[in-house]
Amino acid sequence: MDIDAAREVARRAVERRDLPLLGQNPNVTYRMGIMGGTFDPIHNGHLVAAEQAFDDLNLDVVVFMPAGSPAFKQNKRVTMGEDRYAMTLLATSDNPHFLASRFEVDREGITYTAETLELLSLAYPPNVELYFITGADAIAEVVTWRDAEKIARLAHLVGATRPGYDLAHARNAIMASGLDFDVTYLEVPALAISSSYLRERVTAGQSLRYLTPDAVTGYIHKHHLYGVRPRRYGSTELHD
Ligand code: DND
Repeated sequence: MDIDAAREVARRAVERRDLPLLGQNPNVTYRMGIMGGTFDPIHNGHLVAAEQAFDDLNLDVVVFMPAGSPAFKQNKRVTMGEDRYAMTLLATSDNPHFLASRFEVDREGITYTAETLELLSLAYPPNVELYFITGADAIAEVVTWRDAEKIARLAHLVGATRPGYDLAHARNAIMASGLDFDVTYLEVPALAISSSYLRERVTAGQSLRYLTPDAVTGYIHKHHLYGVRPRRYGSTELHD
């Protein structure tokens, strides 16, 4: 995609409110958080990490961006982008500084983070800084991602860690890469939640209450995702 076409795609996304309107005042620096993820499904760990990044780094907004065709999951079964986007929208809809974006879901082919950041940096003026938020475990992996040097150039990284998590692995990987990553580590209160844990619970007919917003649970049941089984209330099985 050439530069003008890329700008046009992003401009239209802002117009549709699929990306935030930022950067209007040239005398102000704006900080846009980007929480990229497969979100299969989104859960409270993602939401708490993003909220804390918003507070601690003084972000203006956090954009949740479900990956279209995730680069590293080409051999795995991933729920349709449309469903993952819908769950992300439901999970973020009541937070005024969260926004769910179709930006990657609508993009054809494998969605590489470097390309997303490049498109965003073309779309916004230089007074909009990009903060890509990941779990700290993933920070060590970023150096292996496609065009990692571009990621280092275009965005700050935010690594969300559990208290007590040993950052040495992530720090060593970044150092060994020789790339100039700017990483801020955040301690997020222990939330050992993962999407795979949620999927296992759904398949086993167990509750997701307090692990993800109820609207997401509702969506999973309504659309029969993850081998959903009828929920049991007391001894009575309810069928939909
Ligand atoms: P995941 O599949 O790990 O997402 O993908 C994370 C992002 O990395 C996506 O935007 C991918 O496109 C990008 N990526 C990965 C690999 C290669 C490339 C790009 C490339 O371009 O070459 P999940 O849905 O599993 O999780 C989303 C985020 O939330 C991750 O950063 C994960 O570490 C983090 N997370 C938690 N953070 C705090 N507390 C928890 C968490 N569980 C997951 N409990």
